[in-house]
Amino acid sequence: AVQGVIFDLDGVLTDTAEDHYHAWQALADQYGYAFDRAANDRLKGVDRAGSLRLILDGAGASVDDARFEAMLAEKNALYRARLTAYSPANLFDGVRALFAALRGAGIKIGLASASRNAGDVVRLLGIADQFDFIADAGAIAANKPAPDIFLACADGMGLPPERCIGIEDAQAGISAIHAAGMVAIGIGSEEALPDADVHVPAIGALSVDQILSAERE
Ligand code: B16
Ligand code: MG
Repeated sequence: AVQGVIFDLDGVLTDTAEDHYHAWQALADQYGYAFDRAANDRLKGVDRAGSLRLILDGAGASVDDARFEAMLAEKNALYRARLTAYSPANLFDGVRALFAALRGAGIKIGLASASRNAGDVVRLLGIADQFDFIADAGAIAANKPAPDIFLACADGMGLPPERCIGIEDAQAGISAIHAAGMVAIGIGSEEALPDADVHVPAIGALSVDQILSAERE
C-alpha cells in the first residue's frame, strides 16, 4: 500500500513557473538572446545551470565559466525579487485540503523540487511545516530526469521507493519518478505528459482515493 506521496513544487503546488519564465526572459533580453514561452516550456523541471545551457544553445551563444556563473546569479536575483511578493495566497487551490486528507489517512508527505529556493518558497506559502521531508536539490548528484531527488526524498521519509507515489508537472519529472520505481501522477494533459500513469488538470482536482488507487500503466 502507498505510504508516502512526493510532490514537485513549481507547477504542482504553486505557479513559480511563471516567475522563472519572467526571470529568464529578462536575462535573455538583456543579453540579446532569442527566448519566448515556447523555449521556456523546455526548461520546466530542469535545474538552473541546465536551463541556462539550453538557453545558450538555443541562441547559438557560448560564454566563459565566470560569465556563466554571473548569469546564474543574475537570474536567481531576478527570480528572488519576484518571490518577495509571495504569500499563502500563492498556494494552488486544494493543496491544504489534500495535505490534510493525506495526513488523516496516515500518509507521509515529501517535497522533491529541483529548485534550490524550494525551502524559501514553501515557507512563503505557509506550508513548510506540512512536510515529513524536504529533499535538498543542492545535495543531489544528478538532476531530473535522474531518479536521485525522488529516491533521496523516499529515504528521508524512511520509506522504500515502491511505497511512494510522485506528482509532477514536467516530463523530466515524470521520467525521474518512474526511474525511482514509483507510480507517476501528472498535472497536465496526456499530450504534455504522455508517460504519466494518471492525469489531472490541476492539483485541486486530485483526491486521496485517486492517489491511493493509482497504478503503473
Ligand atoms: P532554482 P521543480 C524547478 O523546480 C523548476 O521547474 C525549474 O524551472 C527551475 O529552473 C528549477 O526548479 C531550479 O530552480 O533556480 O530556484 O534552483 O519543478 O523541480 O519544483
Ligand atoms: Mg515542476
